[in-house]
Amino acid sequence: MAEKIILDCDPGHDDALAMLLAAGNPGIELLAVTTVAGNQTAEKVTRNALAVCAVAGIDDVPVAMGAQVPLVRRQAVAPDIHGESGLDGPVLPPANRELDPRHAVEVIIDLVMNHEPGTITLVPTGPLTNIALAMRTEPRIVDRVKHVILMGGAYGRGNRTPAAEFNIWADAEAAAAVFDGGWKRLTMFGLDLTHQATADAEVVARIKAIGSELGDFVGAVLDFFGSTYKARQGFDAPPVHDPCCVAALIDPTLVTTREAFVTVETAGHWTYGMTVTDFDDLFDEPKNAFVGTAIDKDRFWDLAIDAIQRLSDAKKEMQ
Ligand code: PIR
Ligand code: CA
Repeated sequence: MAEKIILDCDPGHDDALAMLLAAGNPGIELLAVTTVAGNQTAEKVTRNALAVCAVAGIDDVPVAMGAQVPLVRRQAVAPDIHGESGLDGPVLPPANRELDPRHAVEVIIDLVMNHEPGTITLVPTGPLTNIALAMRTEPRIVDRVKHVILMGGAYGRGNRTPAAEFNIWADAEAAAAVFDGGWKRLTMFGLDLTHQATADAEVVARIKAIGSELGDFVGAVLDFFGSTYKARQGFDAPPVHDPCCVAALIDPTLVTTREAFVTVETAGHWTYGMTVTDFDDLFDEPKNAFVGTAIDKDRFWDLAIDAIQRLSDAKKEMQ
C-alpha cells in the first residue's frame, strides 16, 4: 500500500525535488502540497509549487497556501541560497491551475480528520509554522497522524547559525511545539543526514540526459543550487535535503536512524533554534524522535531519477 502523505514545503530547490519524488513514485500517494513561508515569502513559494506542478504535469494534487509569517519571531528568508524568486535558475512556467481556496492548515486538518486514524504521514520540509498551527487548532490530529518525518535541525553543526539549521531557526517556537507534540512517531532528518545526499556532477548529467522538459528543468534547478552552495558554503555539490524524507518512506532501508530525546532551544541568544539531541540519555527524558544519521546516496539518486523519468514519460503520453 502506498504511503499517504501531505508535503508541507517552501519550494525551494530541494523542496521541488521532494515534490517530484512524491508525485513520481508509486510507493507514495501525495494527498496535498501545502506551502509555508521559509526559503521565500509564502506567495513566492506557492507560485513556485504551482510552477513545479505545471512542468511536471502534477494536475490532480491540491496545492494550498499556508502561513505567511512565523508564530513569534520576525520573518527571515534565504535568497542567498534560493534566489529572489525562491526557485531561481530555471524558467518558471505560469500556473496552469487554481490554488485550493482553503488555508494550508485547514487542508491538513481536513485530510487528517477525514481519513482513518494512523494512515496519514506529514512530511514538513520548511519551517514548522503550519504544523504547529494545525496541532493547536485541532489537537486531535496528533493522535491520528501516523508519522511526522521532517527535514530540519542537526545534532552537529547548523547552516543558518553555528548552532541552528534554517527550517528550525526560521520558526523555532513552532518547531519546539512540534518536537514536544507527543506524536505517535516523529523522525528528524537534519543536516547530519541530508548533507550526504549531494547532487554530484554525475547525477546532474544523468538527469539532463533524460532529455525531457522536466529533466532540463531539474538540471537548471540543480545548477543554480550548486552555484549558490559553492559560493556561500563552499560545497563542491549541493545537498538536496528535502527529498530524503520522501525517499525514506518509499524505502526505509535507505537510511539509518537512532532514537533520542530532541528539544528545540528557544531561549538561547547564540543557540536559538538549535535541536539539542540527547543520544546518551543525559537529560533522562523520554525519547521523542528517530534521528537520521546516514543515507545510501546511490540508491537515493536512483529513486529520484526514476521519478523524474516516470513523470517525464507520463507527460509525454498526455501530449
Ligand atoms: C537550504 C535551505 C535554507 C537555507 C540554506 N542555506 C539551505 C532550505 C532547504 O529547502 C531545506 O529544507 C532546509 N532549508 C535546509 O536547511
Ligand atoms: Ca525546504
